[in-house]
Amino acid sequence: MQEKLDYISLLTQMVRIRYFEENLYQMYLARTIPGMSPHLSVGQEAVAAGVCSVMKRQDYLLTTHRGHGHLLARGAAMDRMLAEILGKETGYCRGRGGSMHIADVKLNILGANGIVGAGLPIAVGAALSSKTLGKDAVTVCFFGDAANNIGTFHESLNMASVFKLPVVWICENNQYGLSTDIRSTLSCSSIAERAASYCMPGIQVDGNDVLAVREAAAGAIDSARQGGGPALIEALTYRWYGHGASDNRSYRTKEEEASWREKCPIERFKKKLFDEKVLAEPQSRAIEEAVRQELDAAMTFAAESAYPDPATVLDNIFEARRK
Ligand SMILES: Cc1ncc(C[n+]2csc(CCOP(=O)(O)OP(=O)(O)O)c2C)c(N)n1
Ligand SMILES: [Mg+2]
Repeated sequence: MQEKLDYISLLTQMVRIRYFEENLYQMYLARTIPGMSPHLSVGQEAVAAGVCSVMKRQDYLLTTHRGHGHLLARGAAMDRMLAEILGKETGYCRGRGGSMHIADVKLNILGANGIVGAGLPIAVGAALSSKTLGKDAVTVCFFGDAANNIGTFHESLNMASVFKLPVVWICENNQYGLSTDIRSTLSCSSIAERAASYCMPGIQVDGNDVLAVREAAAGAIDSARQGGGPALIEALTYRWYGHGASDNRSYRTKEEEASWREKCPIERFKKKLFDEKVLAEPQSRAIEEAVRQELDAAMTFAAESAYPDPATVLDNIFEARRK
């Protein structure tokens, strides 16, 4: 029974991420999103859902410019996320952060981050504080394949290993850093292999298989919680859309895109649940309908929310404070 509930919850989280981001894409096309085009993780939902499903309330999360899925799976509310993306006062950061900088300390979400590789040293700090204070909290840090060529990746993995910190590194290898194919920038055959340089386990997993991701994450998170130190998980996946919603994806072939769409993490998981009779069509449709309603309510909330008062524009700006 518990297993069935877990499966339904994993599916629901993936559907929430898919609907939320497909809706953002439509909003982008309708030009109703201010600022840069959003970075969508459609196709990568199993990584977010699988990893976050085995985190505990007290655990910390760091994510990237492509973080909507991680935030939703970690418990962020759709309405406040959408309000943030639209720059509204009711958003998680009072409309100041936008899509790439959503944080909520109450949920232990220490932030998405627009700077590639910037979450890793913050994760080291969070994990070092947990260890020093004797807190039962594991820090989970998501980053992309391109971030593994940034200096902070190497510095952070080394320091986490030296201090045996409770941190789990999740590299979402979606094959590309912007338009650069990761295979052309990797000196070894996998990102997981790099963990050996820092004497921690490196695990490569099918990132479109939500149960495989969950199993790998559960092992690494449990071990970190029990003092076993850090681990690196490389989840192989693919983003269906471009780097940002405006990217025309001219650097990859239609055949490659089609082959990954066939590995849709949601359809794959649904098929398994249908085959094992854990789920039937009406229940699947009910999940989708409930998510649709959640999204509609979030759209209304965000649209009806006010923009921040212009008089508060200098709030939280260090220069303004000093005067
Ligand atoms: C330090 C830094 N360098 C470059 C950029 C520009 N940039 C933004 S996203 C990105 C690619 C990131 O690729 P990856 O880490 O694989 O994540 P993905 O976008 O695939 O999720 C780059 C180069 C940046 N934001 N920060
Ligand atoms: Mg990438």
